[in-house]
Amino acid sequence: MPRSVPDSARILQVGPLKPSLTETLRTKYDALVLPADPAERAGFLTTHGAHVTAVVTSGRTGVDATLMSALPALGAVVNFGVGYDTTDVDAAAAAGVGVSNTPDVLTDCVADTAVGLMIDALRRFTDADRYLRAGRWPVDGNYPLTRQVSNSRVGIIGMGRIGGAIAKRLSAFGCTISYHNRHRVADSPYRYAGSPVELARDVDVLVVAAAGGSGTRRLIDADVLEALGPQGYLINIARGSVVDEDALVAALGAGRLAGAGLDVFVDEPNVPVELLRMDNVVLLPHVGSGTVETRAAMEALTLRNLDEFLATGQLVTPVLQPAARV
Ligand code: 8YV
Repeated sequence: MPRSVPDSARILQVGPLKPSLTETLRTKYDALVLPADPAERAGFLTTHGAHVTAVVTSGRTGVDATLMSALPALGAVVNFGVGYDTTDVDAAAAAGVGVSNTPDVLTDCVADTAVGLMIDALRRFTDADRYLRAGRWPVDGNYPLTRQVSNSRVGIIGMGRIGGAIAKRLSAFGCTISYHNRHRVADSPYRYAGSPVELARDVDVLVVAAAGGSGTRRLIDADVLEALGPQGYLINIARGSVVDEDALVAALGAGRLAGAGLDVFVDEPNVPVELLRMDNVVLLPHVGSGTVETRAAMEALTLRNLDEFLATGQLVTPVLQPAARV
């Protein structure tokens, strides 16, 4: 549906963003900021909602259908981050609203994080560090033996850009790579498994690199974890929603899984308290793309999308292009 651009077009920041991006939006774009407080928000939207033509947000917050309907002149949701599962893309499509994300620029760092988590979970470096700092080395002797990373069998759920970069790195470690994906990837050198269970039963480590959202919710369920088995490890750098977190906690607690390395959780920043007590689990506070270089590149790409939308009505890295405006 074509949308008309109001004379008083404004940009709206939704949710917290990198401080330098917030500052740029404020000083160079005179952006409004959506209040976090629900009562304040209603009044704000009544006053400003009709003027907002572009939203800048992140995967952490996004724009749901309710907010979208309060922004009748909205043309684009510019998302900082590759994952956009917090934005209602169906509602956006129905309203002619474009959505962009920041692919490619974060692939290397997120893949590095997956490999780092895998090495840490199998070799237990973080736990060994705790052991040393607690003064246990001179008292209890050598740290127990761990599991080898090189030459292990790795299954990757989601063979997109990030899954591919993880596979490339682990191939250099001599790992045997197989994968499950919605569709088999043409010309992929890796073995395809028709389902997550089929993939999990033949690997030592299962790495989750699939996009979040309704299509992948709890894709890694109790059956997949059972197939991975008591010698298996789960690594997740994608979205907490892709894994049945309760089933994961239960499997780890009962020794039905050897360990896990997790950068993402269902209810961030809250992490199930049971996981905090487990030494065979490495827990990171969603830092996959969190380097100076990558976050700067994500910021630049976010602003390129915003500028392109303001100049031409189109997006540079669209998930969905905006409908033409009148
Ligand atoms: C970001 C991410 O930390 O890109 C993503 O999807 O999960 C991370 O790179 C996040 O989007 C920022 O909110």
